[in-house]
Amino acid sequence: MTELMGMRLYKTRSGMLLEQAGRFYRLPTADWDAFINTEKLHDRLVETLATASAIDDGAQRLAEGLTAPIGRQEVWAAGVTYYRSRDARMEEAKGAGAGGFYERVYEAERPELFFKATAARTVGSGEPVAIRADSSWNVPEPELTLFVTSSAAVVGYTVGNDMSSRSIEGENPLYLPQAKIYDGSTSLGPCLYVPESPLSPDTPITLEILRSGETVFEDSTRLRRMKRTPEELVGYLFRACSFEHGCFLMTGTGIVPPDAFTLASGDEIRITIDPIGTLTNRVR
Ligand code: DO4
Ligand code: MG
Repeated sequence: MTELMGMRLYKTRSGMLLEQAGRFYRLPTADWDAFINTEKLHDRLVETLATASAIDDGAQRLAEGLTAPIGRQEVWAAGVTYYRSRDARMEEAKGAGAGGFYERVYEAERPELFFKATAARTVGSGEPVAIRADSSWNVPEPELTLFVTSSAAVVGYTVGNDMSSRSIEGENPLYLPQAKIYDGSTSLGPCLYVPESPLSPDTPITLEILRSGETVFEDSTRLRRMKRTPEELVGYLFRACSFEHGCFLMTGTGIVPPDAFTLASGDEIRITIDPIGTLTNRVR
């Protein structure tokens, strides 16, 4: 067993695929939820690799059948974990007299955690995300997303897009669930990345938005700019909630486009977190 690096686990319509060092392997088991919900997920993948044989059509299988790496898990999200998010939301909520709440939650011991999506409201890479018909100001939020087992261990990562209505959120903070939770509001993928040790704080997160093939917005940040640690966020989430199949936890955005920007139908959103990969979605 020579594997010491991270491995990429893909959920496809015809089963699971494992990618390691550019080669693809089919995994015999069909039960995604049972397979990933273990503190020993990395070891399980290494053992699987030892007996698996590589396949030639892995890239084609992905192109044809990739789905979001989620089964029966809930998706939760953390907010205002980066200074940029604090700033943008203070400005956006000023008119409602609510800017101070964001400043307070950024400094507070207890983080902002909110329910984001069920699997049914979540799409994978290559599938369309949505903006609400009753929202006039919409943005993607590129977020490192943790996969946390039922025993509260972070064993994998994926790329997340916390699609958000800034007009609804800015009108009144009590409208947050409507700004955040709707059909097609969440994207996860392309894979579940399973490393042997946690991601480096230097890991970059990049957001690019293309309109008619031209880049209209691009920015990047690094994990080290996040004010909270994954363990801290997971600790609060599991204080009073249990998750039979584990859960996904988005860790907040550190990138916010300028206030004049809003998404339009047809825009392509690309979020890259190396070494996980690129999550690509078009706005429907
Ligand atoms: O408080 C509103 C949501 C914040 C959020 O989603 C983020 O900072 O990523
Ligand atoms: Mg967010």
